[in-house]
Amino acid sequence: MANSKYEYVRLFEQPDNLLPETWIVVRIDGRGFHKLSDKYKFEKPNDRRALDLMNAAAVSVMKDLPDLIIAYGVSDEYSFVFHPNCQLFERRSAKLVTTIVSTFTASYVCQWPIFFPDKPLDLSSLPTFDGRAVQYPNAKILRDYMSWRQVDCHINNLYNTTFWSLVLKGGMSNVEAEKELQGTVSSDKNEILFSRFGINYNNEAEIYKKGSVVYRQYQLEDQFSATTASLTQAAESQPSGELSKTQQEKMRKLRRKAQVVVEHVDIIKDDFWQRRPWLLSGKP
Ligand code: DGT
Ligand code: MG
Ligand code: MG
Ligand code: MG
Ligand code: MG
Repeated sequence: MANSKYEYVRLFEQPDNLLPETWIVVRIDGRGFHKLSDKYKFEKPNDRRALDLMNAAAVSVMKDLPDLIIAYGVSDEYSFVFHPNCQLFERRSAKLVTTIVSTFTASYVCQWPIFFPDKPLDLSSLPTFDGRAVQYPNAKILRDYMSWRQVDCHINNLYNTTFWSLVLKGGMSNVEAEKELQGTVSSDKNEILFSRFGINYNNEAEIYKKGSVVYRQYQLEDQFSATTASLTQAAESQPSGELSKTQQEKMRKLRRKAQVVVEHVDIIKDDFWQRRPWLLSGKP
């Protein structure tokens, strides 16, 4: 095709490829969900249906993008993790972020009526999400990132559970409850919950205390199949960027076949990662 005189405008497009061999986390977050959760009367402090809908949308994203290794969600946010060996969209940041945000949002909106059949979406208050990509140079820092989100989940949930108990069960105003909790540490909040409301925080639902982890579960036979073994070898013998297109496609196929699971478990301790070695190795 002959170049038109307008072709030069291409020069204004800047590359935004992320660094090679780094972990990429795309974190999305609900826009104005404080207002949205009021508008659709989400239960306080946790609305199980809203969280299940977030998880359903995250599963859609994981299924749509086999390059994703794991995702972690809490409240109105989700972090999606690509392995250092990921070559999707030549690791272009905008492509990765916008694909995840739009796939997540489309799935969230489309599945809304399944989770909230009694609350039709209002065109003037549609759920939307923003997103960003951050790179982490090694597995330790990636795990610290995941731990940071899960600790945040715990701290916020303990606070919110205590706050809303004081308001909804204890008859305090929001301002009074906030004052009551000022300067308290975890053990104080546990004590308030137990002594005033008979709530043992340890018995609260795991989904609220730990958030949600979404990843691919492999059957053992599958995990150690000949294909996987040869891929593993190929991946070890060369930098990930040099995995052939065929090898990358095989990897995707294996990942597509795997079952995507949602669990509410500790991802801070080593145990979770040691039992699922394919997550950090990125093979398959
Ligand atoms: P942003 O992210 O800057 O656009 O603003 P927001 O309003 O989305 O704030 P953010 O993301 O810091 O906090 C999430 C809000 O979503 C927070 O106000 C509580 C609300 N939210 C999330 N999950 C639930 C839930 O299960 N129940 C209720 N009642 N509210 C929730
Ligand atoms: Mg935000
Ligand atoms: Mg938000
Ligand atoms: Mg948020
Ligand atoms: Mg196009």
